[in-house]
Amino acid sequence: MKEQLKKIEELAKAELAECTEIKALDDLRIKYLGKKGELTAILKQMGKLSAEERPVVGQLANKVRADIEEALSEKLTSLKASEQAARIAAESIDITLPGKAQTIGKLHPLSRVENEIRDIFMGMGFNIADGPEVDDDYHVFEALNLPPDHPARDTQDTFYINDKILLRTQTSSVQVHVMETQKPPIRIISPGRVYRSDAVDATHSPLFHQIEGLVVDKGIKMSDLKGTLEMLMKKLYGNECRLRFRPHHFPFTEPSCEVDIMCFNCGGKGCSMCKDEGFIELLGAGMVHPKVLEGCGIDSSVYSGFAFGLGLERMVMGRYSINDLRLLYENDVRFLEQF
Ligand code: 2NL
Repeated sequence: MKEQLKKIEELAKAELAECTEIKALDDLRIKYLGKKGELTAILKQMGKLSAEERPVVGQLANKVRADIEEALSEKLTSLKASEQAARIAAESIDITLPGKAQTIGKLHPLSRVENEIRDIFMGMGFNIADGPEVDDDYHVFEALNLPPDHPARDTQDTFYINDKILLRTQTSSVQVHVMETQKPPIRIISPGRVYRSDAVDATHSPLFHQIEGLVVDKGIKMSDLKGTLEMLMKKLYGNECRLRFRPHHFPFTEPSCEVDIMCFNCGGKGCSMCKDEGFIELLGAGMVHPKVLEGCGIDSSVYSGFAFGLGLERMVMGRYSINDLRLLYENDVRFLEQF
């Protein structure tokens, strides 16, 4: 029996030496030390031994069990260590490799300038008004005192859905909705997409962006319009910028004007950028026509107002010296990245 015990210890140690996986260690433990294991099988035969032999063999059996247990735990430690070493080797990263650059998107120049203009007006107490891009003929034209034979109403120039429904050609339609539903004082700007049936070239596009503004209150004067626009342009282009107000005509304002800015390039002397004008046209404006106020249910003997409309594309092109409108819509990242 002693020989058998020694043999078991030898076999167990030999098998352990061959073992390379932690999972297999458990099987070995069961095979040698488990309830149905080889050592237990021998211990079950102890009854057959004489009283003198029993303690000797018992002691040996205990020693064999302890030895095998110790060998198992040593093996477990060493397998764990080599497994961890292998994992560290596999998972290690080369911190000297160059990183992957994260390309972060940014706002389109049209959105940037629009946001800037929104902020400036919000700072002056204006609200932002939103409205439909598809509207009826009344809100886009009629309410704005645009006569039926006005060129803007020509089917050649405007996208009609049917006789009465069309894509808005300016965001004044939004302001008409506001005047119809809100009482003065009104101080709003209405930024948004507008549509014209134009062929695409360096300065035209069937879709462009406009920001209109409207103030209606008691005692609103042309000087309020001038002060508001001067403030806008100084915030946008710097304190040194100079505006020029020229008389003009719009059916929806009376009196009307066009507003130019002194050329940034030549300071008014005349150059290629301003086509020798010394000034660059920025926007149209005026005092809201009494017929427009009355049509919206506002008493023009009590209230007066000013309004203006500016093209966002034109502002962006002036701001960043972009000479072709199409560049703003092509979304070529190599172009957009510059701003
Ligand atoms: C331009 C410049 C302009 C307005 C828009 C307006 C809006 C209402 C009433 C009166 Cl609700 N006017 N907007 C005023 C003057 C100019 O746009 O060049 N338009 C053709």
